[in-house]
Amino acid sequence: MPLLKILEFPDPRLRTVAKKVTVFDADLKIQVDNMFETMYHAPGVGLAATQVDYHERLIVIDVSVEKDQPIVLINPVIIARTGDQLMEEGCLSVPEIYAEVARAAKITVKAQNVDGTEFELEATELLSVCIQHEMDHLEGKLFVDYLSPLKRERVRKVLEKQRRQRKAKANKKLVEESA
Ligand code: K1U
Ligand code: ZN
Repeated sequence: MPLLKILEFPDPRLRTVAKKVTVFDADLKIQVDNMFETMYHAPGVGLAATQVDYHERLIVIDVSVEKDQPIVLINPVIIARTGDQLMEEGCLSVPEIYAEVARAAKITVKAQNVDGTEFELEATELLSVCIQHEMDHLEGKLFVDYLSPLKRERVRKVLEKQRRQRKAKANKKLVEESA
């Protein structure tokens, strides 16, 4: 199965608002499988379709240590939220940047599975944070949007530098291989 390319901030495609999934077919199952493979490989604990340039309301998550508790949320809606929690977040679309974000502590989410069957899920701690983070992606929102404009500008510069360094390293490798 192919690994999907993860878009990186400030790619404008990350700002797309995803559309509702209406067709639950074999292609959707393939997309889900490819997203799980991409998330486990990264490695990450969640991945929203938006991050792989697929603009439908689809999320995959696995916050378990053994990586054996995959969760698929299609057309997720938060139907209840209580309390507050502050947790450090990361994002595969904003590599190597971590920041604390305030989120609801406990949520109940209603969603569909790959067959279109509706279910409800209660979540706390990392699972709750991860669901809220991934649902933000479906709205074109990133965790860095919660930072001050100054901090966000700093993040953009750090990522720009990371990109330049990656490019220089790849060019050096090419030169060495062709020598
Ligand atoms: O949306 C994403 O890019 C995935 C993101 C999910 C997330 C993590 C932590 C708080 C909120 C949302 C990640 O998976 S970042 C990578 C990460 O946190 C991680 C990677 C390997 C093991 C454990 C955590
Ligand atoms: Zn993210």
